[in-house]
Amino acid sequence: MQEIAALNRTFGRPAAVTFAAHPLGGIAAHLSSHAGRATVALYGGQVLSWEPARHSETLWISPRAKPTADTALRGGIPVCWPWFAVHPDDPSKPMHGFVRTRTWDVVASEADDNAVKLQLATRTGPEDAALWPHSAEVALDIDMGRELTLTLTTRNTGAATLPLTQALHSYFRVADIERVHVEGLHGRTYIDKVDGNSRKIQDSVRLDIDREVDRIYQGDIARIALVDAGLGRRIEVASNSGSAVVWNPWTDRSARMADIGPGGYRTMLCIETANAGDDIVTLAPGSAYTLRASFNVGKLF
Ligand code: TA6
Repeated sequence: MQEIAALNRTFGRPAAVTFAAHPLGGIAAHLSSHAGRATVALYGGQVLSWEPARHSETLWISPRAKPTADTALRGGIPVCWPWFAVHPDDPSKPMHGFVRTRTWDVVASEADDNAVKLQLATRTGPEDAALWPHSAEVALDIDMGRELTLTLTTRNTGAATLPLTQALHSYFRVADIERVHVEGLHGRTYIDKVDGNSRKIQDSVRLDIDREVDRIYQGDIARIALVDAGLGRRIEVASNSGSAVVWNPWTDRSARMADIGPGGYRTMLCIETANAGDDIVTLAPGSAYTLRASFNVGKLF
């Protein structure tokens, strides 16, 4: 486990990158530049906060978030890897894979006038064989300029081809879920997880969130916008992925979850950059795949 002092000596950058104990446990990297501020927990390799200059916090984190050995922090941008949601063959395996509950290593940092960059990494080893019979190295690059860009690169270091599903499971903070809509999905096919995984077509330009929503949209969805009338802002998610997930647990489901908190669903919406559903990446030995998501915030008026 890397220590705070050593992290600051090796990867600290004056006024741009510092490492400190985080109130939720573990160590966090604090990134700062004239473009904004971000906090990244090494536990889970999870961005917890991003405040671009001239905007308020963009990410939602539950007041009940707390890390335990097998629970991810509820909020920010958890990394779901190497499978998304329930394991396809064995539901007893951890939901969303196993790297959101481990501490990642810091391997690089960089800062200039325009951007601050941090690279985290983890790898699978023999100790993970019972969960996942493959070997891979994973790098998460966090690049905070005017936009926040996350790239998640998986390299297959094993001898067999591996299947990969994954997500950058971003939780966005909204003023009031009933004054929010999503654009960019019109005409897309989706798997409706709250209706027996039935396949449907998004037949409206706007997706309003007025009930539990848990959908995997299929196809190259280059840009999705979260329009938040309450906060007067539009968050655009640009990606190279072959699927995207929209999730809000609404009343009943969030009441059954320990860490959303009363009314928590009203102030969050997940728009996730994913390879999920039919979109399964196949990685030959030695090859690599990069999933990329960029977030951009603008004022509505
Ligand atoms: O991405 C949506 C989803 O897969 C939902 O089905 C919901 O369960 C959510 O992720 C959160 O999963 P978690 O394991 O963090 O409780």
